[in-house]
Amino acid sequence: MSDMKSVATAAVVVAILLFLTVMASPRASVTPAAAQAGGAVSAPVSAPAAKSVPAATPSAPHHVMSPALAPASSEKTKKITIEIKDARIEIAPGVVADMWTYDGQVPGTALHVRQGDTVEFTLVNHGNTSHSIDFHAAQTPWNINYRSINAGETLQFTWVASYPGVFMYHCGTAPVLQHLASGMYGAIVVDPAEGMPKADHEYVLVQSEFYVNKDDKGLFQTDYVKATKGDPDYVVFNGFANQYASEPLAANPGERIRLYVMNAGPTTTSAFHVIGAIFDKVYPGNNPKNAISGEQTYNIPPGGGATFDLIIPEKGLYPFVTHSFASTGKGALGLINVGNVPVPGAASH
Ligand SMILES: [Cu+2]
Repeated sequence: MSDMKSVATAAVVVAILLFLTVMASPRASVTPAAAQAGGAVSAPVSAPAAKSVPAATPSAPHHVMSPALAPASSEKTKKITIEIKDARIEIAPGVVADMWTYDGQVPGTALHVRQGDTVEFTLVNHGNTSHSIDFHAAQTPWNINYRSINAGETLQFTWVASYPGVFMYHCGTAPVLQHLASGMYGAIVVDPAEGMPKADHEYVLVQSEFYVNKDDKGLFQTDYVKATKGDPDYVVFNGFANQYASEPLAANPGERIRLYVMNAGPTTTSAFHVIGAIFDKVYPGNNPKNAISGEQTYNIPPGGGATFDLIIPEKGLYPFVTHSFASTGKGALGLINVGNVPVPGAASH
C-alpha cells in the first residue's frame, strides 16, 4: 500500500479506486439492497441475540458488512444484550486477524434507539480476559457500570438515552488503546425525539484503525506498540478495507441519503468527505437543532459521530473518504452508487 500514501488529490483517488476494485479478489457479499430485504448483518435492537459469526480462515471469503441502519423498534424500553467473543476476522483481503469483539464482529452490532428510551442492558463476557463497555450515549457512573468483568461474568445496568446522537460504545478496560485496536467498539444511533427529515436511505459507517503484525502461523495480531505510535496499517469503514468500493451504498438521483458516521479511532481523526457531492446538511449530535448547511468536509474526532445528509442530482459514482490522505490509501474509501451505474471491478449488476 505504500505507493498509495503519496496520493494528494481527489482526482487521483478515482484512479486508486479503479486500481483497488480491479485488483481486489472476488468475495462473497451481501448487497445493501439484499440486506434491507432481510440479509442484514446488523439486527434490530429488539432482537439483540448474539450473531453466530464463523471464524474466518485465510481462505474464507469476507462478507461485506451491511451498512444499512436497521429501524428502531417502537418499544420505549429496549432490552439489549451484547456478547463479548474472541473471533478471527478478515480486515483486508488476505489479512485475517485475531480480534476481541462485541457479538463476534468488528465493529459490533449497530444499535438504534430513540431519545427518551430506557435501555436495559446486559453484557456477557465469553472472551478470555477482562472487558467492559462504555456507552457514550449514556450518563451513568463509570466506576459502577463501566467496570471490567472477568471472563465468564455478566454485567447488567439500565440507562436512558437522553440526547440524540451517533454515539460510540466501546470497551474501556485498560489499556484502552489495546482493546480498541483489537476491535471492541460499535455505534449506537439515538434518534431525536422530534424526529429528523425523512431520508430515503440510512447507512451507518464506523471508521476505525488496525495496527497488526503477522505471526508465525500467518495470522495477524494487534501490535500495541505500533498502536501507541498512531501510524495504522489499515483505516477502514465497517471493519474491512475498501469494502464498499466494489459493493457500494445505493441510492437514486435526488433521493435523501443519510450517513451516520462514527469514528472509533482509536487515534486518527476522520475528515469525512464525499467526492463529487456536498453535504446538504451535517447534523452534529444527530440533532436537527444543530444543522449545518452546504458543508464539504467535516471533522469527526476519535470517539465522535455526526450525521450527513446528501441529495445527489446526477447518476454516477461518488467516493466517500476521509480527506486525511495518509488514511485514505489505507482502506478508508467506499462508493455511493447513484442510479445503479456500472462499478469497475464489482460483480455484475
Ligand atoms: Cu475489552
